[in-house]
Amino acid sequence: MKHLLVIPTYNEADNVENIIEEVFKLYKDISILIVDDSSPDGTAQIVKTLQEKFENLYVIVQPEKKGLANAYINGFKWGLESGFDLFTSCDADFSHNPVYISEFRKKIQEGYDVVVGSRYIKGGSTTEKNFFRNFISIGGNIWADMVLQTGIKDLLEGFNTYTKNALLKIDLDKVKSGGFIFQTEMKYRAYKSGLKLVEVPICFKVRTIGQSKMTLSIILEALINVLLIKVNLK
Ligand SMILES: Nc1nc2c(ncn2[C@@H]2O[C@H](COP(=O)(O)OP(=O)(O)O)[C@@H](O)[C@H]2O)c(=O)[nH]1
Ligand SMILES: [Mg+2]
Repeated sequence: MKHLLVIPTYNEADNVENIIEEVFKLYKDISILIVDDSSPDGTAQIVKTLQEKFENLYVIVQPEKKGLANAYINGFKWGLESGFDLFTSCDADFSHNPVYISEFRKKIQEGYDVVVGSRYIKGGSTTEKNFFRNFISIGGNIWADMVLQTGIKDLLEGFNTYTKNALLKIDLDKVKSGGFIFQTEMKYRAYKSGLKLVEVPICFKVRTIGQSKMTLSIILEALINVLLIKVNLK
């Protein structure tokens, strides 16, 4: 299987080299695509320099900041056109430990189409200590599950794996959500397409380096957008 790890970046100059090194240390047979929205801190330039060292490292530099969903969609489309048949989405900030990728692959080998990294099933956890953030995350998931009824306990999490067939069935051109709720729409579309989804427990590590791009308005907008996903896909 040709496996592509898609990592969107915005101002991740202090993380990007370490995550790339770590992934290639763990997996010799994986490719990485960085989708950078012209980060002012020079993230893309660091990746370009690393391309001299790693032949399976690719980068797309987009002219402007268009958000997480746009970066993932363009990254996945590039991967489909380039002949990859397995795709994993992952943050640059080490919140998503690349060690779990081998667990995701095992589930694909067992016949699942989509593997969801999950903080909220047995064995999963988060190092988040902030009460408000946990409240939003747990509450948001309960809300999304209530509205969308997929049975998936972590609809908001962004560490996921999709087969090529899953991405084709989801139909990336139809995905409307921006920001991190994109992850929820992807899972809901997969579920509605009759694909086989499974959750794998992960320990989510709150970033220690760099700034989160999450704001209260993004979170509130996302909770409303869960309803739109449901209505649009009726
Ligand atoms: N290309 C691109 N990447 C982004 C954008 N916003 C966030 N990211 C990246 O997406 C990942 C998740 O964002 P992050 O700030 O860590 O969100 P959090 O983990 O929810 O706090 C990180 O790798 C970010 O660098 C964006 O507008 N464009
Ligand atoms: Mg993060």
